[in-house]
Amino acid sequence: RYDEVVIDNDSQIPIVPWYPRNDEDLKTIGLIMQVNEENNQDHPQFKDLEYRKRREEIAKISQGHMVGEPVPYINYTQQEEETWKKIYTILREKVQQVMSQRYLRNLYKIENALGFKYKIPQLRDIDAYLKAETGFRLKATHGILSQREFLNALGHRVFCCTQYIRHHSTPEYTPEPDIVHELVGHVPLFADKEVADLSQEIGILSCGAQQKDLSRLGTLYWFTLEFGACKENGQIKGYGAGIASSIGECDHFPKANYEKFDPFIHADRAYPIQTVQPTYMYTENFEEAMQNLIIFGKSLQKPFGLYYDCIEKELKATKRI
Ligand code: TIH
Ligand code: FE2
Repeated sequence: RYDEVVIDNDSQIPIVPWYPRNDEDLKTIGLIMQVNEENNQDHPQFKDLEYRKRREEIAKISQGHMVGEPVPYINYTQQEEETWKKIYTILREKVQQVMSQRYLRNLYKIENALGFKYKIPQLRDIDAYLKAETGFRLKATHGILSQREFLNALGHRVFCCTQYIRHHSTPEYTPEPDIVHELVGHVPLFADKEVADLSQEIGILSCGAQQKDLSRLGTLYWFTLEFGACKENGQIKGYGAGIASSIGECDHFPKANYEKFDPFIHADRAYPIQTVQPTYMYTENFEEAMQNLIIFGKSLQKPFGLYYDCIEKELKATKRI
């Protein structure tokens, strides 16, 4: 095999970090419960002990889930349902002004199929829906994972997805992913084949990537799948999940700056995570984002190539050309 542990001759240290090769390996993803409070001390949820207790309760349930098993149900409280309904009603209007057709088409389809308007959808149903549409799968998770775990899972068409909902006092913006961000933001895009493929491409590049390349890929993930934009009938529209899931971001998007997406430049660009984005990166059409990324991928140092065998559900290594 081309990816058998490659050792550096001088230091005798493996030069290719471990990565999951199959579904069995994916079981190690998200096992450590790392709740990162650091970023959230100013947030209302940090002081609400009842909310924190509820988050921990849901986190425990989510964390027990393994790829391929049915996602556990969550019995959402009335307050949680109200938060969802309130945000969803507003977002549904807002996204029509800023998001691409690719997103809207899928949102309406899913909305009808899974009743987004009425209650918080269960990840188990979303998982079945996505599997049928694009072969994407969900793994429930307790919160923010390491960049490596999160991106490596994408390489297997697995999206690590939170199940709790944001604090009711901050419906318009949250610095962390929550079920609104995942379902209103990401899910309609994973239901689109080209966006699903782009996500997996970043994921495959992240498998076995050197640490410095990994954080650059994380940044490219941010400027595409979280906050990416694309021209549509001459107008710049969003295809990033972080735009669609945030009332604040939707309002800000039309007034923001735009830059032509160039992975060689933007992989090293800093970005804020606690506020709306100052700049969105766009391409002339969606295919261009994928082409740019493939060219960028070839510049990364990995002693072998990788492709996903979707029948055997396995990443296979090839000789690098
Ligand atoms: N800021 C987004 C929202 O309020 O829905 C959530 C996130 C986007 C990217 C990371 S977290
Ligand atoms: Fe996200």
